[in-house]
Amino acid sequence: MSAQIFFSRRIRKTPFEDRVHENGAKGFTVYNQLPLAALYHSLEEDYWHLREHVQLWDVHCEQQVEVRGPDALRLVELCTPREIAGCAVGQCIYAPLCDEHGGIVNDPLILRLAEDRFWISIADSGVMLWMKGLAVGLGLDVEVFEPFVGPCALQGPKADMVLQQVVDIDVSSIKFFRFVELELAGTPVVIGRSGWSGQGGFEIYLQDPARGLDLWDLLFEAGRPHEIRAGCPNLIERIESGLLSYGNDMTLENNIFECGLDRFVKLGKRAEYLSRTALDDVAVKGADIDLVRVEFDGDKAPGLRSTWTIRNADQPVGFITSATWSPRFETNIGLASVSIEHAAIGQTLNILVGGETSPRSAIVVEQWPS
Ligand code: THG
Repeated sequence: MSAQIFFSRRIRKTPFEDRVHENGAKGFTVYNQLPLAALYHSLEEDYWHLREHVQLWDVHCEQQVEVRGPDALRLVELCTPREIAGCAVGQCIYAPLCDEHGGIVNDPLILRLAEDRFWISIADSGVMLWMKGLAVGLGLDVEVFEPFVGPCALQGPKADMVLQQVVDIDVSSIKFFRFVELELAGTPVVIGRSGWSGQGGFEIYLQDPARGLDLWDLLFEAGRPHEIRAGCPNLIERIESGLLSYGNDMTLENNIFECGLDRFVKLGKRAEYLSRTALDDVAVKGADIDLVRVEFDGDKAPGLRSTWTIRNADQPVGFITSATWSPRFETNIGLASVSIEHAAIGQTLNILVGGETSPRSAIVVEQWPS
């Protein structure tokens, strides 16, 4: 499948987008009604370059929902089973949002800009209306809106060297999941050490859309000696790094315990939150399904447009949610949602890859081979 995406005004434009096209992005997906490049050269070439050098990504589609006012903390706490009170100003935290059934509404990073001001840096689902609805329904004293803010990301092992060229502060002072506010390309930005790759780097949140190309050019020029390229989140790299994709690996249908995100639930959290009763219940009973890592045989796995059935002795026991060929491990790897009885490390399974008639054999693993 290689049809084009037709860009029109209905797909919103990002402040960096001209450079994305100029740099030859070859494939896109749509995320929060914004384009997100998926491919520049080839998945594998982009992958090796990301691991060895540094890339500049247009991830403006990671839109911000701003929550501010006297009840801001209360509203954010209501939406997640993770504890937000301990998140300091200048810190960000990965905090899945859950509805009253424990279903995952979104899995954002949350930045605490002030005691009473947050940016919810969202994955691909409608968080703003959900939180605004809650605020109105509960009569909370809080504003919920989408500011015109979106990040670009410097990712890869040379990201520190590139950023150091353009800021006065020592970039090593920006610790993991911390951010600073300063000026770049004549415009105020927030710079955090975070990003949707396992290769390290920064996200730079632009607040004035008119300065997008200036910011891009400044970073890109600083990166030239370090072989910078325009890039994008990479399917192979993110699966190897174990990063989940909302809408692919989990949806509103899944409670947070079904997705291997148990460590982000703070049982006994003090503040009130919507999913408490539902999640306390699952915590006692245990989840029926789990999201696990699988390795599987055969030719390079094709792209996945819908889930692939997983069987055990001819019985359907789950499905593949994301998969790729790993050039480093020289095997296919994937994430799979399987019934808990079939989720143990070492479990063998059969996968019916999309379009194929005979199943491939698979095994549940704890870590990828090293
Ligand atoms: N950066 C920003 N916003 C985002 C994303 C991002 N919004 C959408 C999407 N990505 C949100 N999802 C994730 C998922 C995982 C991580 C970040 C955002 C992540 N996880 C680390 C891990 O799993 O190893 C660390 C988690 C932890 O230990 O707290 O980084 O990328 N701005």
